[in-house]
Amino acid sequence: MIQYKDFKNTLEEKIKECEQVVITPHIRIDMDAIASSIGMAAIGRKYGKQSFILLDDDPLHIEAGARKIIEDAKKHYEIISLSEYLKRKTDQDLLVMCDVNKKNMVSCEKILSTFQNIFIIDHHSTDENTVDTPFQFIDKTSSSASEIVAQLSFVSNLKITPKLAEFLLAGIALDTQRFSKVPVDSAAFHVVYKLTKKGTSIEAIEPYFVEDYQSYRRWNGLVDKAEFQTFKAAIVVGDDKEIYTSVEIAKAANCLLNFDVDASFVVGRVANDAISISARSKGAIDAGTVMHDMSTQGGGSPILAAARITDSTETTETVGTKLKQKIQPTFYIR
Ligand SMILES: [Mn+2]
Repeated sequence: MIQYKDFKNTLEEKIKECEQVVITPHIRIDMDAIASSIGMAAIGRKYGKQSFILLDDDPLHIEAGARKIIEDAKKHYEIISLSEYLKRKTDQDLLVMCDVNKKNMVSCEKILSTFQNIFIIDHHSTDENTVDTPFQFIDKTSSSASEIVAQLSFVSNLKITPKLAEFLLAGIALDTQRFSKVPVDSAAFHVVYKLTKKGTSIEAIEPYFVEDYQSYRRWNGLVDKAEFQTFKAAIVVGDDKEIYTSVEIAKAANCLLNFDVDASFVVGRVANDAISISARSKGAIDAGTVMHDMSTQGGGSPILAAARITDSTETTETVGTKLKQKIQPTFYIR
């Protein structure tokens, strides 16, 4: 459990000492990460500090709801790339990680050591990649980072605008599968109630989920096409005439990794002249190397990688065949 009064006091002190407040959500941003980051930016500003959010995700890879929040938030909050930030960086900036505690999950991993103080506001478990800092405000019993930031806003007497309340509510809704995963006696319900008193409502956040439902059906369609015969890899080859978003392809790959496989690969057309592959691995095979071998525009980490193929002679079927040929030897040598 986080002691919010102490948390607020520590944060307040460090914000007052710092030059600027830099907020980083996790990569592959979602509604909880962006909403909690926006709330944190509002808190930074309350203390008169320049506060901005680092965002380096490929717009195509941002889920619909988070994209809506970002578009809306841009009018009132500064959302900048890492390279833009580096031009404005000072030695006294305070870094706040929202909805994330691991160094390999933020876009500013390479410059983490340059910050004197780093705050973590998160509800995920920690591991050896967790950033080493005394300011870890991590509560796994919280529904979401948005819930934690909302609590912090209440004790900080932040003036919560209806829009900010709406974003935070959407963040909580995402991580609780629209409130279905919240224990009835949970503090989260109390936070939800208090947010609705700030000029938003459960109905107001509906639009953040609508598009996702249609997309859900599309990526589930991809999951249905999975073939599992290739050793322990699940492979999907989408219909060449169907155009998917990169997010849908990634979601299908994520979903398939939940099954008893070592890796999942989803091939789908993302534009008339581009095919995309999304690869996920539990570590036994190096997804990054496979993706690198598939395309000059391919690569990533051993567990999470992607490739883009822009050769117009290729179809999803030809790419799928090449991918299977590439993967089979990888599994033989194990
Ligand atoms: Mn979250």
